[in-house]
Amino acid sequence: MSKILILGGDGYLGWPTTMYFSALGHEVHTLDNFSKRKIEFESGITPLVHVRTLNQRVNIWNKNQDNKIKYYSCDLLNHRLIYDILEEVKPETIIHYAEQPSAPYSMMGREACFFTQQNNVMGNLNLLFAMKKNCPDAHLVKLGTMGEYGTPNIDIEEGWIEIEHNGRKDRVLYPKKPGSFYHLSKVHDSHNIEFCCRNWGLRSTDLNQGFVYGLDTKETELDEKLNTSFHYDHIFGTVLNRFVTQAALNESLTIYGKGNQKRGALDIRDTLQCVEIASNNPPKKGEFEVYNQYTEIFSINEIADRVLQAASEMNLNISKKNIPNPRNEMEDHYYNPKNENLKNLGLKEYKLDNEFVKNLISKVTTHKDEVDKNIIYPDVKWSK
Ligand code: USQ
Repeated sequence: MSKILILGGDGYLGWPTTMYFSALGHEVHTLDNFSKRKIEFESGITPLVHVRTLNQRVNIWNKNQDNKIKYYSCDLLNHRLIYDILEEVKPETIIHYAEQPSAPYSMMGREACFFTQQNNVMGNLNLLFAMKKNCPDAHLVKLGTMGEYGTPNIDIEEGWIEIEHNGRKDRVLYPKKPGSFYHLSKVHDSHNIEFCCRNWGLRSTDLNQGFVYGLDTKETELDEKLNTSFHYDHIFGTVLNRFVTQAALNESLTIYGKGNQKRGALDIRDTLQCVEIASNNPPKKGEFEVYNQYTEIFSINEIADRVLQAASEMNLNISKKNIPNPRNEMEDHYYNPKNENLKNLGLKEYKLDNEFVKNLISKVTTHKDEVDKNIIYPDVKWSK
């Protein structure tokens, strides 16, 4: 069993990951700066179901465990604190989710853009310096995003590409064309991490993840007090979770633009599996590995059709509604990203099936009186 430090343990994915690794028997330490909660508070956003504080959830989890989770309140921008934590814990693996995760938030204006890039890029740099000093052999498992690549008119490789130019060949980082200041922040992170692997001999796996859907994992289902944050709002809600909530409310599904834009997606339970696989397969010192972390590709119309199908079987009479796209993104494009690395290492993926969608609609329906309809319609425009 190993020592694992999870950064961003209060988040949608960070909290289920924290419990998952604890259940596997690892020594788990987790930290967060609670900046997402602050943005939620300032923007009047609440998740669907009340989410207890991180210390409350850790205490509830620890009550029934011999293997206790340890948590810290820590901002990665506080370099002294992260240096100290790495010196004290000496983790073998660091799983890094501690970033502002919303593309729309990052496009709200100068301050939100600066916050996103400072929090994400500088926080990640502090971590890299702290690793160099206090745990240079640790494996950094970093959550990146498929949105780093954008939608190029060529196949998307897993992080690296062989190119031939004027008769000479080289292997270089895959060229990126991200679609928001948030996605850009992850591009900067990838470059900084690769540089530190090459220069200082650190090791890292960058997981370029698609959008995640779902509400429950094996551990959150143990006790509703252990649930994670399910967002349906236009800032933090990912598209399938939003559509399911709209269906539960009997509202039409908000398709941005034509809805032909394609994205990679995965079940929240597969996020945990992928992160575990990555943790179990550290690269050699000095190496920067990249895995594309999604299980299926859908156009937005296809996702909406899945939700419509499930909803009609539940006698919900809803429809799709194309609304002007608030984002600047291609709506008709080639999309062929590779995702062989995690499959070759044993990923057994969940597929998005009708039963799953019906189940999710039912769960959301039990909380539908708590939904705030004012935070669903998008009001952040890329062009503003
Ligand atoms: N979309 C709609 N209607 C909606 C919401 C979204 O048509 O009501 C469309 C968007 O235009 C976009 C697609 O759905 O084309 C995905 O949007 P999203 O909000 O689900 O995902 P995104 O903003 O890209 O960000 C989310 C997470 C982010 C993660 C990323 C992975 O918030 O943290 O990095 O998914 S990826 O999508 O691969 O970039």
